[in-house]
Amino acid sequence: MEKEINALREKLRKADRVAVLTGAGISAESGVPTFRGSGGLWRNYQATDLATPQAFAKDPELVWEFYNWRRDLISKVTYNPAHRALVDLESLVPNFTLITQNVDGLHLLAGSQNLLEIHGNLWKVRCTRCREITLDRSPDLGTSPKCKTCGGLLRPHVIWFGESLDQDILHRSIEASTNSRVMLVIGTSSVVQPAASLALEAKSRGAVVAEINLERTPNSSSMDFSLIGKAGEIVPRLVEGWK
Ligand code: BV8
Ligand code: ZN
Repeated sequence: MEKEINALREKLRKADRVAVLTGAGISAESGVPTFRGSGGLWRNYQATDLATPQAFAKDPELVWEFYNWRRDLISKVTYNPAHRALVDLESLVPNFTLITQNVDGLHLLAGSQNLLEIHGNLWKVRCTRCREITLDRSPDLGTSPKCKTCGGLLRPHVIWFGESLDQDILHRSIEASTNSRVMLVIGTSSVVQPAASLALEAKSRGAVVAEINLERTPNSSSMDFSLIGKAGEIVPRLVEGWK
């Protein structure tokens, strides 16, 4: 592992453009449950069953209980050394873009600047009637929060399964990935589309692609580096000793 980390660090030091994609695994060491590991359970529901427009249409109160549970949990945790190391990396690389699938807001809290939250942000709510988006950091919004402007029912401003991503954010994510010299993929099972394809697109355009994950994924065999381990341990070692 040491040899691979040193080799990857050298690639990063020489790269003028770097893209990073993160998933739930980078927040696991902060105490945020991942989607598909054991932590992805809430009252015997799979998170993926609740993060859908169908679930919200059928039982908005249940979906709001799920999101309030996550808001409350995430309000009590903070960023970890892996989030922090990506802030350092951003200051060391001339052109850096961080693309995250996570909605927990921990990259923002850690200080990341050039950040694309491709699946939205848990702390933002959107009115289902007038579409107004507001940032609200209160942990518990109740199970039927209403819009202050028009009284419509609010929903989490996140992209649910079956919903299209914001086209501008997706386009910028593809640009950053395909223009990168090196792309890191950290803490994602690489099954959710279209996020999981970004690294493969980067590779097809000549980027060096490296995966840092606790387990192998469907993309592992396409990676130039596949570092198996904890993000909180590996990512800081990539930026240590640069100066
Ligand atoms: C769309 C917001 C167009 C909500 C989320 C093509 C093929 C197959 C299916 C599809 C396809 N195109 C579209 C689909 C459907 C679907 C999809 O991809 N389904 C999957 C399940 C097959 N995609 C969509 O619906 C997307 N929309 O494409 O629009 C369209 C429109 C209509 C019809 C069709 C297409 C929208 C996807 C966005 C869904 N919203 N989140 C919320 O969070 O509340 S996705 C959700 O999963 C989270 O954002 C999460 O980040 C994301 C991905 O999961 P991971 O981040 O990878 O987390 P996971 O738990 O899976 O893995 C964690 C990894 O970390 C593990 O590997 C673990 O080993 C590792 N790990 C754990 N601890 C550590 C660690 N690694 C390092 N260190 C540690 N300490
Ligand atoms: Zn409204």
